[in-house]
Amino acid sequence: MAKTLTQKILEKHLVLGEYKPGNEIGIRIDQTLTQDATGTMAYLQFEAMGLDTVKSDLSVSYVDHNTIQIGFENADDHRYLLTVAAKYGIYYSRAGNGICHQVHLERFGKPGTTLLGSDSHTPTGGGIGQIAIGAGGLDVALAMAGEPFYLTCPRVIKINLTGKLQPWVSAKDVILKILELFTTKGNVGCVFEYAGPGVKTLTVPERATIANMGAECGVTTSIFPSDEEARKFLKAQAREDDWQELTADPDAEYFKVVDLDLSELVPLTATPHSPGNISPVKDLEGTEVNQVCVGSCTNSSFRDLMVVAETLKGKHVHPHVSFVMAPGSKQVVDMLARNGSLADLIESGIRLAENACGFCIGNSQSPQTNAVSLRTSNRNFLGRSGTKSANVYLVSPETAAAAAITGTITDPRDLGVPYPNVDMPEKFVIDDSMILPPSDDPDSIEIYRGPNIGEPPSNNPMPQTINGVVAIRVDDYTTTDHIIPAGSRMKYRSNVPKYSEFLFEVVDPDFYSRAKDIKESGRQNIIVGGISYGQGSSREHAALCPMYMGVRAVLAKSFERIHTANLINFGIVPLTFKSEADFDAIEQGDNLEIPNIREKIANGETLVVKDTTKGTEFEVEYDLSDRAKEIVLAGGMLSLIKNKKSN
Ligand code: MIC
Ligand code: SF4
Repeated sequence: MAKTLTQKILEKHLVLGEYKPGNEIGIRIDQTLTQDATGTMAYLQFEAMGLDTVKSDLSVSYVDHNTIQIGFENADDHRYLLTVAAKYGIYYSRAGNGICHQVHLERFGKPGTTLLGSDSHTPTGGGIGQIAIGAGGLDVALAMAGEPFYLTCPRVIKINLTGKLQPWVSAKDVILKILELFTTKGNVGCVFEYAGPGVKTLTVPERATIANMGAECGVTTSIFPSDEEARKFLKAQAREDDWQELTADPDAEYFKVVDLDLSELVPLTATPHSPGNISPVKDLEGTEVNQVCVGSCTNSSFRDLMVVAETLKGKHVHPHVSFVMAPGSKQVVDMLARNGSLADLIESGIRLAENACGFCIGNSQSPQTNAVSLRTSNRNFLGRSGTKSANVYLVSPETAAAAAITGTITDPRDLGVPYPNVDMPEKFVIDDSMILPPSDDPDSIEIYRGPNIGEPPSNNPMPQTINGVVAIRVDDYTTTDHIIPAGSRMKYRSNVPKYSEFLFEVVDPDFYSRAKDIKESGRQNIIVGGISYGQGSSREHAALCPMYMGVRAVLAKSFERIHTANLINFGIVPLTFKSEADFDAIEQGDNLEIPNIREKIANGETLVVKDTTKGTEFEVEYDLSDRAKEIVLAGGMLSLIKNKKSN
């Protein structure tokens, strides 16, 4: 039978279940990646599993998120990560070497393999024909321990590309168009598989940009074929041996086919405060711009920064614009430095930031009050930039460069200058000296633990009956950035009690004290949410910190994939409303009882929620595999592992 590319790779890695869309399957993971903000907890969990070394073919620990180092916490965490990597057979990419997804694509991504990363933008690897999936840190820790990764066997959507991008239109506009077509909700359990004659017109970094931001649609991953272009890229990275040709069978059947003519696309932007609010740049022309930021794992490749450098060459950044550039990797800066473009950029007046996430995660370069900030990154959720009143627009490097020159939102096609066609280098500068291999003598390595490192908290088994209080009721599209902010708070990632103080800070700063009172009164906390609850980042702290605060259940209209898995992993049950009216009727502060929840989940029976404040009751749904039920009833994965060990 003819197969999609996704099916070919997944079937090769299948260890449990049958390849049938909708089924739960377990796959072998070849490569893992972590970044520091999710990595500390992931490695604490890995350590708790008691293994001598990782079982994956390759595991890399990147330091790219918390590189600000105000206070001792970040630096201590880096040292912890360094020693863990050395001891357990993990490569360690030092702070300064670049953003995990960019570096992984350059130096490690391999067509036909599986990659699991504790970051939602891990699908960037799909640009090189890898099945690359984002997950919570605990799932990545399990993959490092050689356990399968469980997922819903995906429905594969073919995106059939034809034509060729016009000058000043680039890969970012392609994915923004796809976001317009698919939106940020309703794509859970799908994979975007790119095919068609348009594919060969896109370079690997452009494909990576498109695959990267599929995360914003909520798909499990996105994948491009591994073709001649992929071979050229790997050859230029001196890794031609990692190449193999991979495509779908010509008559493969898809869940859906969507045609996209690249030549018809125009410059697009995602307007505040969602990557799904798409508008043509032209419609916003003339809006004054205060800040322009180029970088992030979406648009920080050599190609992207060269387009900006060439567009700005000989010009100056507009006097009212602060223009920040954060290159994706040391390799990218090295290339720009050697070909002279870095000097041009500096002459133009850019503010050169570290090769790291930086502005994208809001730990630096927060814009001014009410600012208009144009960014090449992938998320513009309220408050993510660090300035709640700021309006962040997501754009291509081309549109960013145009605004940096004119000081207003400008369709780059209106700049009236020739489009800088950037050729891919035949050879990238290769220097892996910032990637430290694991130790030859692991026994000699002592793990460093600074005062910020705590024990990963675990949960108690699910009680017979939940007697809880609605500690918060949030709207549709509540993201993990709303649940637990990153930015300047992120340095407490390895200190769960402290980090929990910032839960729901952007939406309701009183949440913590309210939830604390409820917990101390011996009742459980319950969260009520709307559509697509838990969009965005993979941070398991959006489940771990609520668990620490005594949250036992989240009732929502719908959930996103990674967050659902995280809730289950930490013993919080995700329940779905059957009707909009039930959601509307619930208020913050309502007492909710879910009688016999243990038994009912174990037996697959209908769950009834009693609102004892209102004197009403309603049914809720749950979609838990037998494995997920076992985890949730045990009080989470760590409790389950402990139980299994002690039996
Ligand atoms: C993000 O872009 O939101 C992050 C920070 O990279 C997260 C991971 C995290 O919260 O540490 C992600 O995308 O998964
Ligand atoms: Fe880093 Fe931003 Fe990419 Fe997240 S989205 S990995 S914060 S660059």
